[in-house]
Amino acid sequence: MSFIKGSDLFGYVGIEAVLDQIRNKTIKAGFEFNVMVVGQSGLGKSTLINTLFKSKVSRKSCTPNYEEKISKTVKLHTVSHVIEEKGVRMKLTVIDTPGFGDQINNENCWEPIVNYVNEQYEKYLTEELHVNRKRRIPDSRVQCCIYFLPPTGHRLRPIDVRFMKKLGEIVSIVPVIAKADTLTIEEREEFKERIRQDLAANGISVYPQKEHDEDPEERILNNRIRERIPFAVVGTDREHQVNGNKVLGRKTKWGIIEVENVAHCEFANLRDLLIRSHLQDLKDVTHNIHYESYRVRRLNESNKNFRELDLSSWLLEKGVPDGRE
Ligand SMILES: Nc1nc2c(ncn2[C@@H]2O[C@H](COP(=O)(O)OP(=O)(O)OP(=O)(O)O)[C@@H](O)[C@H]2O)c(=O)[nH]1
Ligand SMILES: [Mg+2]
Repeated sequence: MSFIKGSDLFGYVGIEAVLDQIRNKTIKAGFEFNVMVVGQSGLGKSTLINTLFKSKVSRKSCTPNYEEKISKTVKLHTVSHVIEEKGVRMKLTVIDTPGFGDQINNENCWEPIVNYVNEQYEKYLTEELHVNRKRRIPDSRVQCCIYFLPPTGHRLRPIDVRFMKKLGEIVSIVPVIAKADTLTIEEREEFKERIRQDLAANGISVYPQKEHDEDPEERILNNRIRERIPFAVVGTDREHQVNGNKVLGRKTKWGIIEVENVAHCEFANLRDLLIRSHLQDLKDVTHNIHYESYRVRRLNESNKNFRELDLSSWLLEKGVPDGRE
């Protein structure tokens, strides 16, 4: 195959116009982005969802009404906002899950969450397998799972190790240190380092995975993120006056922690990773890696069942008992 550069062409062909075509299509169609929050009860998952919607993500585009008191989440539920910026529409859905850790036996506490993730893959697969497929399949697959770690300052707890191991196999996990305002900056850094060691020692795969880096440029960018993970975040649904400006913040004994100020906590880093720098990659990894493994597993299972069914009916037809009930 020969490679013809622009300078060798006889005239302007206009290949680059495809970029505008892609852009226009995305603008017309809009896109979905689905994020889930998971972790022990009381770590501020529901609060962080509110913070996300009240922060720069949707402040200009809509006026969310989240003044009600946050109560304990008892069942899995979703909150969506259509956010429009410069003509591009994004339907951001955040899936809030009940916290675990209240039961005496937390053995199967991940089941409802793992089931939810798999059910969304199944819905997508069913749509894909229809003879008359929809032009655009509604996408409710979980494209990112924010996993909340308690601000203990020690190491990962066995329950977090087990939970993240299970989840990491089916969805992209972004771990965060919850309620980071309860730790000093030094404590946060030491805790982060220990968590990174524990994640590696336990073979827990968190996003962005090295093996999915597509080129050296992406590797450099992702290495920088891997060095800083897990982000130490603070959530709030309150605004405070700071130097005459209203800011999202939390009152502590040291003063106001400004949630969107990167010198105070890493909420903005998390938001930027999710929305500004890695949104499309999270969607791609979900489709190409996680959904793909689900699809292969499910189709292999159905083929196996189908072959067994086929063999049984053939034996039955021949009047041969197959020895199976
Ligand atoms: N100090 C501090 N407190 C927080 C933070 N985020 C939330 N809280 C408080 O922690 C309590 C629990 O917050 P929720 O958002 O309900 O926690 P949750 O993880 O959704 O809890 P479950 O629904 O039981 O799983 C509330 O009193 C919040 O005000 C934070 O970043 N720092
Ligand atoms: Mg909650």
